[in-house]
Amino acid sequence: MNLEIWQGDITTLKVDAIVNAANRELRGGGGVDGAIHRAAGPKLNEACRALGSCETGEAKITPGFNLPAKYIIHTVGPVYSGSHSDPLLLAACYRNSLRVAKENGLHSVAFSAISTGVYGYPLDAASKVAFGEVRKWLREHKDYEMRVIMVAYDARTYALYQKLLG
Ligand code: AR6
Repeated sequence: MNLEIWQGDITTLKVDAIVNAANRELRGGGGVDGAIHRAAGPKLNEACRALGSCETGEAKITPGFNLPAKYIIHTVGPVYSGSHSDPLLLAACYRNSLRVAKENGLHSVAFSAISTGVYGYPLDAASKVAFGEVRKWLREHKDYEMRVIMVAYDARTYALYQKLLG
């Protein structure tokens, strides 16, 4: 299967799209969102303003501007609350990001670990949802060439991803 893991800063990856863990206002912020906005440059903020907002679980695309990646797919993960909707919304982030990537003819997508920072989703549970949904999507779209890279920023996340990759 076309699923890989990688440890490091997602803003350095030369892929068709990197997936940002954004907020609903698409205003930029801390964490990976802040790193992406800094690396992409001020034009990203303008492009996000033009898009308006983004619902939790949805995904929207902008150019990558100064990034090595051609595009940025902005998705909004759930703020972890322990409710049954958390995994459904998180899964929707991965599914909708891949849908947007395919609609734009993209063939390589790198995901940050959505919701696992500021939004407080326990890493273990979030990673299972992430790998499950990505694998399901790849199975359902076997006829489409898509390379998915799950990006772990720290060693703990990477170790977990290694286990999930098997
Ligand atoms: N490259 C890859 N992964 C990173 C990087 C990086 N440069 N920096 C952090 N991470 P978070 P969320 C990892 O908090 O929980 C923002 O303020 C980090 O280790 O960025 O979805 C937004 O504007 C963590 O595992 O996203 C929203 O308001 C993962 O990225 C809010 O935070 C996600 O952590 C979204 O919170």
